[in-house]
Amino acid sequence: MKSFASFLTITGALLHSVSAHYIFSKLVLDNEVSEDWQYIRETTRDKCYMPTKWSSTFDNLTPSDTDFRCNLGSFSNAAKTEVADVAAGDTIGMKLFYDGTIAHPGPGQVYMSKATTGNVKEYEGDGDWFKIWETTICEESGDLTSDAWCAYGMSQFEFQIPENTPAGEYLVRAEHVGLHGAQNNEAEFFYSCAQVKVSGSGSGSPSVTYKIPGLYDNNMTLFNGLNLWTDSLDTVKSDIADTPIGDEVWSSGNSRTSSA
Ligand SMILES: [Cu+2]
Repeated sequence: MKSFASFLTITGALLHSVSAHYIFSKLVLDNEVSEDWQYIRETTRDKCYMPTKWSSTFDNLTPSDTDFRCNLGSFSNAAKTEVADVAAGDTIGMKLFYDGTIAHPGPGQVYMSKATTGNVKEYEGDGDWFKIWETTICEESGDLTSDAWCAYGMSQFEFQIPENTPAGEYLVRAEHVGLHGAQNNEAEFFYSCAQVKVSGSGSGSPSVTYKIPGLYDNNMTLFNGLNLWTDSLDTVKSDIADTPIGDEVWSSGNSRTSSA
């Protein structure tokens, strides 16, 4: 068993080194794809697509840092990033940089946060965040290290701005989490934020809100301890349920989630 375990570890490492990383850089409005970083705040990282992790970090950034909101240094680009007009109820998309596709197994989420100042170009994301979209396991009989996850192979997330979203300016944060290194506290987070102005007459109020950082921590087994090569589907599901990823989305009914 020992050699089998090290084989698995080595395989995981090899898979990691050959797979491309990714980040959301384009907004899709009415099926039109924007320029890179036109509406999405660009990170100042050297390689924009590198993951954020708790150990073996890049740029020392972890999910427990303030810049886990919208990625490293991106607030310094907020003023020059455009604000997209969307209507509550619209379906929009966030698409990956450089025609990338999601090459790691794990869930995808979209969170929103209203600009407390009213002006998203001045908003650091220190207010409340709520989840509007979620995608986890689609193929329960699929391979948990790859295509069991709905997001695996996707090039963009498409999601609805909930119809009851109050008008105003918001950050929209799309995130994918690669869980292939979770057994070593190396879950990988890929995320960025679009700036949007929502119109409409919505008057809803999300029931569950989060702060970032604080959304996730590495006491959560999903990110630190889970092993996709050896854990059962039920274990993966219960580890998901023990994080905000297991929480209901606000205005459900438009997400592709497991039947659990
Ligand atoms: Cu990776």
